[in-house]
Amino acid sequence: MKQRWMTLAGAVGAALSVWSSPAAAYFTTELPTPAGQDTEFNTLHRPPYAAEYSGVVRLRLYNLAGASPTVCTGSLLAGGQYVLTAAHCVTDGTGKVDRGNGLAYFGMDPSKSITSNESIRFSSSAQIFVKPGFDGSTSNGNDIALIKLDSEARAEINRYTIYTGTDEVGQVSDKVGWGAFGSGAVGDANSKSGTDLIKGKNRWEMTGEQFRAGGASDLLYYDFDNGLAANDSFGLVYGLTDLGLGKDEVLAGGGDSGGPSFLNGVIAGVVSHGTYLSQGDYLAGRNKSFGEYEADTRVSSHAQWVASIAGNQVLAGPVPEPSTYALLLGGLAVVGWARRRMAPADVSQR
Ligand SMILES: [Ca+2]
Ligand SMILES: [Ca+2]
Repeated sequence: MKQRWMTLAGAVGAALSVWSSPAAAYFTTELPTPAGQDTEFNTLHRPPYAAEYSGVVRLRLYNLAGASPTVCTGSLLAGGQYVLTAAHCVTDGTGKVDRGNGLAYFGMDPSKSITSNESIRFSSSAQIFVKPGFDGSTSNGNDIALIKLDSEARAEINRYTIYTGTDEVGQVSDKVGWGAFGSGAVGDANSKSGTDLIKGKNRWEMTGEQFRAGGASDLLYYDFDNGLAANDSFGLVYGLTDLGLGKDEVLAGGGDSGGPSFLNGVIAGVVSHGTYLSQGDYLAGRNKSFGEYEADTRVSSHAQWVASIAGNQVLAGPVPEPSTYALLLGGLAVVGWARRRMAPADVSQR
């Protein structure tokens, strides 16, 4: 099976091209229609501004060497100052931090361009936290990072917690990201430049351990279906027959890297990487067509690490401990957490 490992950060050659780069983002099963029109595409794929996804930020990340910025997506965590994103958005090919400063845009006002929208800066590489173990290769896992903003976002901007369960495979997540967008029928050749948040859904079908021998357990895989068995790549290659979610179905692309996948409003995945397989690809090559796949970083695998930096208020539930001791105390921990949750004044679990 031919596999190429490609990351999705929207690397661009010139600063001015950042916002118009057709590097692509969420691809859908339909051709996009213009924003503002009352169409099924807009109902399904353009979430309202200043609403539940107000804390999904577009990141503009500047290289330490002064090279042109890259664009990624991130999510504001509970507490209001840390943004969750992908490690490959802020590192070089070896996993070392190579971003020195940047901006998180909230995109609250659709009448303004993204760059004239509200943003919060981060000013140094010391405000970037990369998961230890990330080696620059997204297919090896640990593709997750945190950015501490210079100040806390105002209270009207939504914050999110992170998933701590372990039942992600088989579930449908809500996926949302900034950037260009297009249709899986034509691939990225005609993708639109990204001035809107685009949303959709997909179903995680396996972890990295099933995807390949020695694969990372902290990766969650999904394919891009058009409803035809001939383009069901996971069905053809792995026997995981699933023809998708119809018009809701999306596939992540460049500029969506680091963006969230939600289970009931809680972040369970972070966009990492993807390409095509030996079978099922609708348009030959890596071009965001039907039949390609993507992998999200499984956030629950890193919940404890995220909380150790951003605080325990980011956890949507108790973090499972691998040790026997933790298993024995698990029932007590659940009861304790439930009690804390019922007492809103107790915002800290530390
Ligand atoms: Ca499929
Ligand atoms: Ca393709």
